[in-house]
Amino acid sequence: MNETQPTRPTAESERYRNAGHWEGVTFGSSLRRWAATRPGSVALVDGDRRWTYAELDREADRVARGLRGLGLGQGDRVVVQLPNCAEFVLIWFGLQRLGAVPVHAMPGHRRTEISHLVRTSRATACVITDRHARFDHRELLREVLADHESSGSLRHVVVVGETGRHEDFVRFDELREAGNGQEPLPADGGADSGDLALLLLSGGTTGLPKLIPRTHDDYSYNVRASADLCAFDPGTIYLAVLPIAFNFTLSCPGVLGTLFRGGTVVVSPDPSPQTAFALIEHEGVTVTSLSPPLVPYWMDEAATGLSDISSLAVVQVGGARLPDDLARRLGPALGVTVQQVFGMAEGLINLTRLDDPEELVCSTQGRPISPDDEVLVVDAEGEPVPDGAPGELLTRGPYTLRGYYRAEEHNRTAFTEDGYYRTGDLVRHLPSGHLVVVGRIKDQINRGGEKIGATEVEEQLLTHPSITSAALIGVPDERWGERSVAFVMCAGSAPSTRELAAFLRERGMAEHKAPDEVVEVGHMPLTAVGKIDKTALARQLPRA
Ligand code: OOB
Repeated sequence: MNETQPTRPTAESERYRNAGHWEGVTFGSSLRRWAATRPGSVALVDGDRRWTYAELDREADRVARGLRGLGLGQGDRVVVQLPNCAEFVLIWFGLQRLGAVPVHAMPGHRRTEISHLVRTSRATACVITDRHARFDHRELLREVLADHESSGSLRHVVVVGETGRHEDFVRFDELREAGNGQEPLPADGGADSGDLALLLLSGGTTGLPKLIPRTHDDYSYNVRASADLCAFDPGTIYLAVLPIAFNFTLSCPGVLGTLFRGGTVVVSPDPSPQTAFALIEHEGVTVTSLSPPLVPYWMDEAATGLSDISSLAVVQVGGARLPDDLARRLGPALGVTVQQVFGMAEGLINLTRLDDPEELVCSTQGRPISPDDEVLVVDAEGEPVPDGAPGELLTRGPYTLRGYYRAEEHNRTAFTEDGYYRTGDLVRHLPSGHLVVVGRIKDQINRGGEKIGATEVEEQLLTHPSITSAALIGVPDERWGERSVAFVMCAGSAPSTRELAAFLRERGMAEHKAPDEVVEVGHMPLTAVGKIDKTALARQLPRA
């Protein structure tokens, strides 16, 4: 095991290579190849800006040269926090061209999360936008820089847009200009296909969220295997509605799957059906991906009949459990084939197949994309349960991690001895191989696809001057699938939900993690081993 990444047994890697899963290709060299084979096809659309594959390749060179001019190089980690915009793709490939490693932050992340990402990845640079959703990311980075002043490792902030009063930040446009040049760059800065290609953030269960190392080999396979199952081809026009930094949108098959197959990626700046439907009509979009809470809004908009969305053939839904009933209504409402996606940044992706019978599409979360994905469903003792019975999903395979990045202690419990990742998801395994997600044993709340690690929030709650004990639980919610309720014991008066949200915002926590509701309790029920009994707390709430 090396410092950054526990390694797989050599025999296993060998097997994945021999099976043709790992092709020995980096993302930087893939882009070079696409530009050579289909230079004039449109790769990327954002508003009225368009890039062909050849242009995308040249942009990657330019961005890479600009970043190199700042002193960045192969293996450097760079935190990327951008809303949906073409620059995300240009910068992502610019980093790949340099052999540098993008670290994916979500647009809603704040000081706590960004600082944590910078610290854990030892990032040397951050790429941000100037303002988004009425929030100034430059001010956020000022604070993050202050957090890392003593270590001195975070040296550059690149801003898509204006740098404003921050003269030490670099404008992305300037960096591109500085990267103008004729001399050809190596395709991937000399990176090896077994090297780290990107770092994704886990949903988090205990403590702060962990980083997930993905290599060129494993992530490319993830993309190609999903693109094959979804029949992506040069005619595919994919609309990126959810954040591009989200693994689902980027690689299942998403943005990268579209590019691997010669299609066109259209960027939606926001997930509203109004924005998206206009783009679908204008660009002839054929496929997109949604989280469950968006589904009713998209169905309502379709019912108005105001836009022609007849080009749309497939809608993927994933990230959280899609209620069966909604799955049944979605296809007819939008005139599309529905595909359920049950995936995780750690690796394993399950898809319903495009030709699966309707019953499986509407009532299961799909089956693994690779014949070499190994899944086990086990009871509390780790023993396999009979087929069809609920149990925890364990998995191992050609694109599933063997350990979190620099998290040795956590890795000891997050994996079994023989390398299976404990997903914390409760599933039922059907004879067809399809999985039904029936619950969760990990201490996490899934708020419409946004994952909230309970202990991370509880630790923040305990910093409030009047809170003496805190427990965060998820409860069923019509809109989000689940919402978060904080049970708190207080010395003095309990903060209201709104006061607590303001307090947590002040502490630099992403807003979606703030409890949707606060309930004050006189004492915390405890389990036999003295832990807070969350099941007992849940019973105290009126039933929905
Ligand atoms: C996706 O990735 P993450 O890393 O944000 O979250 C993974 C977790 C899973 O372990 C599961 O608890 C939950 O999200 N989940 C679902 C689900 N899809 C994900 N639970 C029920 N039904 C589903 N369809 O969320 C993600 C990554 C790639 C593709 C799609 C989703």
